[in-house]
Amino acid sequence: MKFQNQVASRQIPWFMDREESARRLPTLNPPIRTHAEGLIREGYTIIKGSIPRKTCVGLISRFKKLAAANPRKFGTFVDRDGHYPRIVNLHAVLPELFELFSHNMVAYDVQAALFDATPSLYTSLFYERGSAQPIHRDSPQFTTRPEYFFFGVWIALEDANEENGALDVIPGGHAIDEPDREAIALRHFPTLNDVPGSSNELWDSYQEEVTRRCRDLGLGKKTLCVESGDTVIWHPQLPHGGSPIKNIAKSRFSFVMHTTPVGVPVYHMDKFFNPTGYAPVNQSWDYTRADGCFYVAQDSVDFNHQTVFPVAAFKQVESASQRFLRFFRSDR
Ligand SMILES: O=C(O)CCC(=O)C(=O)O
Repeated sequence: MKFQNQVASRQIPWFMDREESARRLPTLNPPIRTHAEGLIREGYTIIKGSIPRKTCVGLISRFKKLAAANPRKFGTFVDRDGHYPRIVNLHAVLPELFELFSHNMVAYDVQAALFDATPSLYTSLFYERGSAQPIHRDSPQFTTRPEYFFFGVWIALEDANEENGALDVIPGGHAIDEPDREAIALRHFPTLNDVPGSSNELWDSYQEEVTRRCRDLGLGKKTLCVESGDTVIWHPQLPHGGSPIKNIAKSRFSFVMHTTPVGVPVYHMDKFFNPTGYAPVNQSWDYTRADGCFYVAQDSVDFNHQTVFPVAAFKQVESASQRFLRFFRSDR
């Protein structure tokens, strides 16, 4: 199913406008308001115990079964320390992961209130271990129209700490002005029309500029040690990354969802670094509905942004409820 872009007429989300925020925040219900205020002030919010620990344990076990059922796909990617790299859009072959969006009620309501529109799951990243990735903003990779209509919604499936690698954030870094993106692009490419969808040089230059500005303003890193079942939502402009890992042998299962209002198109660096260039606002993805919520119908799963497999190529593993239903139906 397709949607009209529900936020097509806006310039930016209301939570990035000081006056609109002052007007709207008091109208929100107390728990949602607290998280919205935190996200506007600090650039992130933590929703404690938003998913039962038991569900997290069950999802890890389902993941291991799926990996065991598809050894030739998963096995090739195990690193020296015995872990898989990040897996993009695993929810397309492990649909139970979508419950982290659709059953995550406070997180869902916070997104709905801040978007002032129906949230949807666009893409996901599944991590078996901490990413230890440098501080960055996600916005060059998730360039929506209108801009900044997305969130990173991160769920710890195991306790995350300095041992196994937690999430690092720069509180307040989301409020630093956007650098001159065109100027950065023109240092690397002859014209803005030559900017590709993805460029490591551009990515690095932009992120270096953001971290330099944070440093100049005295904004420092904070490590968020959280428990299994906690959800972190970060602002589209929050500088964040993975903390160093003290014990590389330890796992740190987690799931990140990139969410947007339904119908919002997502572009990449060619549009991010050319913010006034042409980028249609009404170019809807195909969505699927589950549990009364929506996700973009992704048709492939990608290991470490290197190897892509079509969804149809995965051998599925039946869940306990599916097994029960099959048994019940065959009994009639
Ligand atoms: O989970 C982590 O370690 C960091 C995640 C992150 O930075 C991202 O997904 O953009």
